[in-house]
Amino acid sequence: MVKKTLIAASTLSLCALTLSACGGGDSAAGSGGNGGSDGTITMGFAQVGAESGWRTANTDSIKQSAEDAGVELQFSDAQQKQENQISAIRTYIQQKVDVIAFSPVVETGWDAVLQEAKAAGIPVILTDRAVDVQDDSLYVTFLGSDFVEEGQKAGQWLVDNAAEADADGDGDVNVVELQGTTGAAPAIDRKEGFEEVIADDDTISISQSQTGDFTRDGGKQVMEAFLQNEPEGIDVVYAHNDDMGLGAIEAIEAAGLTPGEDIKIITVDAVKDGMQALADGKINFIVECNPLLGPQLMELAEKVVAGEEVESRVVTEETTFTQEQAAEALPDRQY
Ligand code: GYE
Repeated sequence: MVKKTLIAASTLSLCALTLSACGGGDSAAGSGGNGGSDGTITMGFAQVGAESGWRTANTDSIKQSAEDAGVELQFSDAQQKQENQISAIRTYIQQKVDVIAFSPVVETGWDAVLQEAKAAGIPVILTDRAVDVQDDSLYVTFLGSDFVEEGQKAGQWLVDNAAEADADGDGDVNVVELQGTTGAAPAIDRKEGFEEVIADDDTISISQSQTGDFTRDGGKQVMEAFLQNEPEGIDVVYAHNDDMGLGAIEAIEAAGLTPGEDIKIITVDAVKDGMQALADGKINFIVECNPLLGPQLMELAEKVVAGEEVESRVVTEETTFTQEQAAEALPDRQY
């Protein structure tokens, strides 16, 4: 236990060190709300980690937009651990930043730390992922995608292409699911939306479903196990993000099968590597999830710190991509 705490503490101080490098400019931390004396806003941002291409693009967008908006950013990477995010948020409270933003690694377990932020008078903006708390006044707004809708879009493509997806032609579409991080909003919601839509088609069913923690390695390892359990029968992989889908491709190829043909693959995100695999025919359909949340986040932060009203939910606009559409979109893709 003691050891664990020490590790967490040292991770955090490391983050804090990296942080100051991201800030730039004179520190406005400690101004106690409403921006620094020169009007500079200090934001503490507690990021999930660097688990995927999506996350890297999201981090870049937040750092770049903070710089563009003249917001002083304190940034920390929690390495996908809730305890690290909670410590980071507590540090931001101590520093009396003007606004805290974070992308919660899981949905539950935030009540206490968010109450501390509220008691300190620091507004909180949820970015990308939602929390499950009793009291909605613990955060001002939630900026991010509708993950249930993303799951529904993935399911709809499968329903529309069920006959083609039944590669072995046995009349049953056998799906395996690579879930995101257990307890994370996008994992819960993408599963729910997908299941809801495929329930309309009796030929489609999910035979195996496990978390790959949103990483390429996780996706590969879980897919290897899925293939061992069912060497012949898998028709479709539904991966909650591109990275796990790309890991699954490696496992499928290593098993001597052709991804995109012998086994159809549906993923979410539409980051460059995923779009390339889609254009190359190894993935069959991608539901877009936009990571470029930085500009909207800075706009919301400025309004919130100025005491202006903001919408309690800001949903990101997104599309979907087939193989042909991916080939067309790739040259102009920003992430
Ligand atoms: O889809 C995945 C990342 O929360 C929307 O997290 C985000 C998800 C994204 O690891 O690639």
